[in-house]
Amino acid sequence: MYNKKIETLPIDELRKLQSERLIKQVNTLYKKVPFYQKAFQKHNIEPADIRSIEDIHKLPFTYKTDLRDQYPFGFLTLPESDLARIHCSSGTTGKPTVVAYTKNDLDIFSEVIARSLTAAGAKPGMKLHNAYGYGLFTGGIGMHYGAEKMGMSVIPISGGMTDRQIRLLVDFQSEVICCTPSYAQTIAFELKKQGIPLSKLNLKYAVLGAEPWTDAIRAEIEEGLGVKATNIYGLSEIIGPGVSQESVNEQGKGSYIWEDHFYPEIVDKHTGKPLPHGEEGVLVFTTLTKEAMPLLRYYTNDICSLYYDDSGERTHVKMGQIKGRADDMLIIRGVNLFHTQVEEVFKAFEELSVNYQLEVTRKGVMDNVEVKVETSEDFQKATLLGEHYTKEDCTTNENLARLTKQLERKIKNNIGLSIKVSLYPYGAIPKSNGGKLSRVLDLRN
Ligand code: ADP
Ligand code: K
Repeated sequence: MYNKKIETLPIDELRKLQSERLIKQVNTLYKKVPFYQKAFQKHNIEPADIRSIEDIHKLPFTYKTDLRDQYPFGFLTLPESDLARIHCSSGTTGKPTVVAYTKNDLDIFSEVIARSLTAAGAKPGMKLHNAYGYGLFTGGIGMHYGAEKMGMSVIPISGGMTDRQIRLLVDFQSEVICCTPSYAQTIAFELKKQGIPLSKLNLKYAVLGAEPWTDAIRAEIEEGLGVKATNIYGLSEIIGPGVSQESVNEQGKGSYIWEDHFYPEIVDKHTGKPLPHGEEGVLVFTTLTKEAMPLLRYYTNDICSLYYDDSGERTHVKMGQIKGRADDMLIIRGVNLFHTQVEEVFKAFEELSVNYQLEVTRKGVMDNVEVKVETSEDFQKATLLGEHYTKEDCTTNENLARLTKQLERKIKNNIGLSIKVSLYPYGAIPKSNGGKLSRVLDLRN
């Protein structure tokens, strides 16, 4: 264990620590963040009403839309000049969700990653092949500094260019890899295709997250890469990856939530009422130690259950696999996507109508997104396309071909994902759903 004292702290001591931290957090937020001051007043509560962690359910939820409304820095408890780093996650529309850290927050981020990597089997002196995306997302850089803190050396390769990934895995003999489960499948698939035997690699552990996966995928990756694979879970709003981690000695038995920093609850999707351990509902987190941007009862929309595992090596609560989402967020190759982000891009184009539909499929291990969008009647008239045009016209007609390219480029630039655009004449996208156009067709499962 990286921090045995904390990771095995008896529950009553954990509760005491959580209570102290929550009370302090609530008082700071009431004083420093107008959003929370108003929310407390609206719910008729005062900081003094929170006397222990048991009172947490009295507090209001915080939603992703609240972060959007306070964009970019409305949730800060301190001046921007006190920040040490700023990351982003996908917002529900054109604006990203901003998350900010002080130096101390970054230390905590590294601490929980160090605990997580250690629980996954990694040891000081090992090499971490870090194929999480570097950049604005929390995954790459977050794992990086946590691994350095625990004494690993890091290969900051980031995602993509699979041939190069394989070459460096062979040449550097890294023991640990971290990436999304689907990218681990891609690497395993390539190894097999190129006929590279596992004896050429030195991988022992894979730390996988950022998207849902199953035990069947685990089995495939363990065989294909010769590793023991464990789950890492997290979200930018709470800190990034490392909110919870599965132990390599307790595979399939849930992921430990580092609850001295992140206090979890499960609530009913319809009523918002807290649910007992073992029951499935929406996961909600309160950050207990964050300085720059602490959040109270952040509604993740992730569906899962919580439980204590008396046979586990650690005392912290565990979460089961994520069973789905309570909202319509899609996760494409580890990247969050809301259909409203695509809608936001379309809004700027007079050539388009308001009708569009995202279709998600999986070919092999790769997620693919195609968006169908109807052109406007005015555009069809102005370009003499008339009421109908065919799929072939989309490549042969200059106006349609140019528009398609423009849209694909704009989506890539604004959202960061490659999405294929298909144009349809006004009214031509097939409707299901009693004549209503579903915005998203997820055909992956
Ligand atoms: P990250 O880069 O760590 O995935 P984001 O904030 O971009 O952080 O995305 C967070 C969301 O990704 C979570 O709310 C959840 O829906 C999904 N996610 C992250 N890790 C996992 C995991 N291990 N299993 C299932 N879903 C996950
Ligand atoms: K994600």
